[in-house]
Amino acid sequence: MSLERNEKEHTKCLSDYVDVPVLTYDSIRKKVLELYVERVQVPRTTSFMKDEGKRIAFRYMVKAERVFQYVVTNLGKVARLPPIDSLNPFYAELLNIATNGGYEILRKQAALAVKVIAGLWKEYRERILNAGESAKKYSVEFVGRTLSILKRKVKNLEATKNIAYVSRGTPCIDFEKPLIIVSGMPQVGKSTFVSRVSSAKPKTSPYPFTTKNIVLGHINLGNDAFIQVMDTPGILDRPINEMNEIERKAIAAIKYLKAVVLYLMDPSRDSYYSFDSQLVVLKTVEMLIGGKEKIIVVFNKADKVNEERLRECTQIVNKLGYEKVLTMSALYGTNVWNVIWEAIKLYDAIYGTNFESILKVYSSSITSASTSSSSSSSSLTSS
Ligand SMILES: Nc1nc2c(ncn2[C@@H]2O[C@H](COP(=O)(O)OP(=O)(O)OP(=O)(O)O)[C@@H](O)[C@H]2O)c(=O)[nH]1
Ligand SMILES: [Mg+2]
Repeated sequence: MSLERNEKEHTKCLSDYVDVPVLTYDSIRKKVLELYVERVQVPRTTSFMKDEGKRIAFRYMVKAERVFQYVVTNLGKVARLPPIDSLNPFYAELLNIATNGGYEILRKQAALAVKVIAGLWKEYRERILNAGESAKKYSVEFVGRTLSILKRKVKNLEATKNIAYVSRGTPCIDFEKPLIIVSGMPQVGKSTFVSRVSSAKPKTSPYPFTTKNIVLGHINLGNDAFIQVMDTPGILDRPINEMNEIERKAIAAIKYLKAVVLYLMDPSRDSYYSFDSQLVVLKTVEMLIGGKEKIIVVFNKADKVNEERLRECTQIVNKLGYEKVLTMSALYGTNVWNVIWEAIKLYDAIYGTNFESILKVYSSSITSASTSSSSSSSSLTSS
């Protein structure tokens, strides 16, 4: 395993790497104008006292220099954003989604603009200082040209807002701890499940796309051990290239994270989306992961489905190659810990880890949790 890959695997927070100010051309222009009109104190040395031309030149050099420093400092932060392919691919994809694929271009345009403005300043600094009483002309010219470079060369500065938002809003993932991704169509009960078993309490409601972002919860097993459970937005039964920004965040998690995926389905007859649509999305998830091995199909809402319907739906899913289908009611807490248990067993089998042994230590509380009803999540402490 290369060093670079190792580093990627230890990445925890996107905000450790991506720290950018929120900038727009207008906000920079406004600040530049403010800086430019601020008073400049000219030193009271003899040469300045005697020479009016020098005093004027110095004043306008300082005004322009302030503008230069401000623009280059802020634009420099954009230019120094890490290259997209140096980031964990999941984080990279979230940034791509947020910037409509414009992250790399923005970074490069900012770097180029910094270079051009720095060159321009070198030239203008001398020119202003040597211009005596005409210094103002060159000083103003420098500011004008700087703003013009900014406008022409950095097309999508507004994207810094989305980059900052994603950077601050993306949960920190511990790439060395087990991760269970909860996926499925909208309204199958993903958030209800995640809030039932983990520390995260995402909003739940009877409307699709209640969850719009990735949410990470923890199941704390004590002694620094924990399981990560990720709530994801719902995915619709349509081609990936037609998916909206919200769905694409779920796709990014499923596609790029080292995890097992719980595919939640609602087998009830009045499910928000038909069972057939949910099967189509299951295929999409399979395709993203490149197989069935990491997927566990879970029928949720068992409380409102009769035995016959459960059997019928189980057979359909069995025929697709999923021998085992789990059943639970996230709303009432029935079987939820069994689902976590099975997910960890699968995680161990795939990644050669032994987190099940840690879980075993807590097995008594998990067992009692799975048999109790609404208070089931309290048996495990949540971080
Ligand atoms: N009867 C029953 N209802 C459930 C169960 N789990 C969730 N629900 C209900 O189903 C609705 C949707 O639940 P959510 O947890 O918000 O579903 P989601 O999959 O996160 O939905 P999106 O965020 O839109 O993708 C809510 O009204 C829940 O109360 C369950 O086990 N049984
Ligand atoms: Mg949700």
